Amino acid sequence: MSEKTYDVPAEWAKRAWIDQAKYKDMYARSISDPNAFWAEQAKRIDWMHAPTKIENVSFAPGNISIKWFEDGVLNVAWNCIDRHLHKRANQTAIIWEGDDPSQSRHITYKELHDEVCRMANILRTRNVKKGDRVTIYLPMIPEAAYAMLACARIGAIHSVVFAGFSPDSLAQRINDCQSKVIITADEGLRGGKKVPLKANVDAALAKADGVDWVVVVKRTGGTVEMNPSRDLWYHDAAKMVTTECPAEHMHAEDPLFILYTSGSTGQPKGVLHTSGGYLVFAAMTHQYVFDYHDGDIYWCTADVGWVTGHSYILYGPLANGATTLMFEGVPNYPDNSRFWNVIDKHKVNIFYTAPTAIRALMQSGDEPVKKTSRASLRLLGSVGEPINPEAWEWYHRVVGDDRCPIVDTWWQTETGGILITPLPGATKLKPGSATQPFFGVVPEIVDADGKVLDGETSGNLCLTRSWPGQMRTVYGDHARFEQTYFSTYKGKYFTGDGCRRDADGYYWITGRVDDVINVSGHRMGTAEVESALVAHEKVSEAAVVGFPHDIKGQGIYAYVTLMAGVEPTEDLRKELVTWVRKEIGPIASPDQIQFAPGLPKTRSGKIMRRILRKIAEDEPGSLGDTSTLADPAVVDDLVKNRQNKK
Ligand code: 6R9
Repeated sequence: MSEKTYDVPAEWAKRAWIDQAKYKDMYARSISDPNAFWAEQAKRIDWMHAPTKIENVSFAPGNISIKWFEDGVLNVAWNCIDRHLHKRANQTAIIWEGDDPSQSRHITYKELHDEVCRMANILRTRNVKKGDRVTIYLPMIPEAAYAMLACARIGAIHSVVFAGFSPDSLAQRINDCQSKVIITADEGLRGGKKVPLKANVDAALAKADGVDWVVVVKRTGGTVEMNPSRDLWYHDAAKMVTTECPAEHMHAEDPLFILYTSGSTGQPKGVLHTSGGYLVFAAMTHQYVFDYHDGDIYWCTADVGWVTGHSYILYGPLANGATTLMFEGVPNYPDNSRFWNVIDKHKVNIFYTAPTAIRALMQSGDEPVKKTSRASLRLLGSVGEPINPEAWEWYHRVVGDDRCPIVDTWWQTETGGILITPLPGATKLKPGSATQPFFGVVPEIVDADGKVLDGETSGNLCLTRSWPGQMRTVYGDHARFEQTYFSTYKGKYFTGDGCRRDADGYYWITGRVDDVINVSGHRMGTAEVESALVAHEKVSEAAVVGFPHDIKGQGIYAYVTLMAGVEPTEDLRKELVTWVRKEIGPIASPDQIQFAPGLPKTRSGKIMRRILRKIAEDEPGSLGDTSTLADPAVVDDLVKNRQNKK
């Protein structure tokens, strides 16, 4: 752990929304009188009926219920667009930067209004109503923003599925929330390569029922099949509708979106977020964590298929009337200077990315960064996984020219917004630490038995209080919501993360303590990869664990037992990697596959993952007690045949 600290630069303490004294004062008030604190914060958005009831939350076993601002009435899209029009009609809302560096566009708030209304009217004319689910499977093009905001405008619940997911994964998500409509594109474009989105939707719909309409945006102009009774071109439909569409009156607790995320067991969960609390929290964290001021150009490099794209490309920034940059491409196309060239081209002031991107770019040295100016940059951010101090220092020194503070923001799909983070005008930085809790957030570190640990310590990270951006339920399965997050430690929310608190009260997230692995900042349930592997006809059993990976943070290590009589060959290894990519998507590709005649199991048949993790980490010396195994000899074979030895 790095012991270096970085003080708040004097000019930051002066100009930032929050300095140290203000952080202390506001944090204390957020804890001592949450109702007054959040009633005040609710005023940052416009309500059709202002809330009078603020927090109504129970974390009690058997009665998990989370409500914020419950008698308030609002429309999220109206807050992100219409309320800005009198002042910002001609201000750029979205800067779109294409995969091809010669393509970019500026979309003003007025244009955003018109396009969102068009999309909303297309949905309305297809009979989409308040509460209906719409699946969005789009690349990073402006229409993704229009589609999400159009749903919000008419009260439909969007479920964005990352465009890298396979037809099977898409079908599963369409089925789970019973979407009536899919919005997609002919093809996506990333790093010069085409992604067959419409063809994927066609394949998914062979396995999903109940979809009446597929709206297809033309992105590349590639050939696609159109089913005339189901599919319509967006550009044709858009000609038939007007640019006016009234915003639905929504209750604060009406659902805004579902976003599927991986957990330690079973299929991905539909994380449900609602309208009022989510928007207040996304807007507030965007303003304070990134110290957003009018006129700033802000860029978050995430994809709208992940929660970071929802809260910090779209909802938070637009609620604040910001200019937000949306990037279709990848960090290394056409070359490794792409991020920095985009920053110079659009004079980006605030840049928010993931440690995996930083580590990958760091590998090609300082030159691709240093040959760009980056003079516009003021603040850097990190999200998605722990950032190792070496990558932090490089980001600070080389990208930020020792001038820009870094906000290392810890949060989750479930939390809706940032919970543990520095505030750039208030918090001394320590490379690798997410530092301090945001307003209203009370972290607690507990041991395996749930005993609360005080002072300098490490253990499992829980949160004892609710905050307005918290997820409300698992879509269609409230029992699973309670089971997953509130049953390990009664009366508190369990994050699934391990955490250390140092002598200064700083928090250091150490990574997942459950069977979730974090590959390039993407959450992957080991159970999902295992079930994809065992679906292959030659596989009898599979166990998947994470292992340290220089760029991805964690890689996927799969132990595979083959059916009797099947030869373990190199070709089969490749076939299994391709199989998993096809079943789930490229982000789930195993980095290592080890053929294992047997897996270490207890006498009751439970796979001992602890042992498999140690072998994958190449630490056979610390396997611990193997005497409870049904057949301890399998371990020797596994150690001997480990892939990718140090
Ligand atoms: C926003 C997002 C959540 C998991 C989370 C944790 C890891 C995210 C982090 C971090 C250390 C940070 N994580 N930010 N770990 N430091 N700054 O990433 O949501 O995709 O749901 O992942 O990511 O393990 O539990 P999500």
